[in-house]
Amino acid sequence: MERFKLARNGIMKAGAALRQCPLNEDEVRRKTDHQDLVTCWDKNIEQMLRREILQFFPTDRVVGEEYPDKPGCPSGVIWYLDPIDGTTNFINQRRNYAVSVGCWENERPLFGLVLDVERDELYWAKKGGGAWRNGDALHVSNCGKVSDLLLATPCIQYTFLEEHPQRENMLRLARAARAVRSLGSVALELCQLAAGEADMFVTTRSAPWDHNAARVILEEAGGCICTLDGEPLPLNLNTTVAAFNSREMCKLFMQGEY
Ligand code: 2AM
Ligand code: CA
Repeated sequence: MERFKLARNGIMKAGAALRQCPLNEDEVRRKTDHQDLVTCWDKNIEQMLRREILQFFPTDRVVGEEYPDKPGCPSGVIWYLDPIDGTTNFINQRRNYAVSVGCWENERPLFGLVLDVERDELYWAKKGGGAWRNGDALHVSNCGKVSDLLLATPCIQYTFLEEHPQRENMLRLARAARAVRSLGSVALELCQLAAGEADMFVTTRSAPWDHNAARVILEEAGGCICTLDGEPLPLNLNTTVAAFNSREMCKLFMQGEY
């Protein structure tokens, strides 16, 4: 089976399982602290996706949030899996969470899929083929003025309350912008940017499985993405992320003059 088709079948199967799974309190665990939670479903869904991928493509490398990577596989194809992006939303709201599946070959994107599980909306893009939400083509907004800008950020504590080199810049930007929104899912917020429903995205913490599927969708929708310092986004490291509807907005942010 073709990789994209396998990914689409797998992500839809994962979504169907998550929509009807029970979630009891004793299935929620702390990973590091009370703000970093995981459920049995994060693990089950990642295992299911891994099994399906490796059954058809046993030499592909799979990087997921819940299970360690086995580095050094010979193939140049790497999958990035987040079985539940927005785990806190999954636990507390039972909405606003996603399954994220990205596939890259030799550091070049092949495709990305992000399923907004409860809305049953599939964001997807193949390299060079445009960005889509179900059957509708997506494009970033044309917002060019900071005072009209809607800024998305997935974790308000990290972005505005913790010390980091861009904190002052972020605070000035938040005051100058029209509004700040926080959904609590890196993948879904990058897809909002791709769909023109937000104009800029920032986070001080993101992992490869959080953003490597959605970044393909965003770039195919006409957006751009880098670190908060304006460096190219690394593929395999935890990183800060800044994403924009245009190069001009990126330049404005890096200059920090609002
Ligand atoms: P998760 O739900 O898969 O953990 C808001 O919390 C967003 O930031 C979610 O997309 C969440 O992913 C991600 N996130 C939370 N803590 C993180 C961390 N320490 N490093 C990277 N991403 C994180
Ligand atoms: Ca996750």
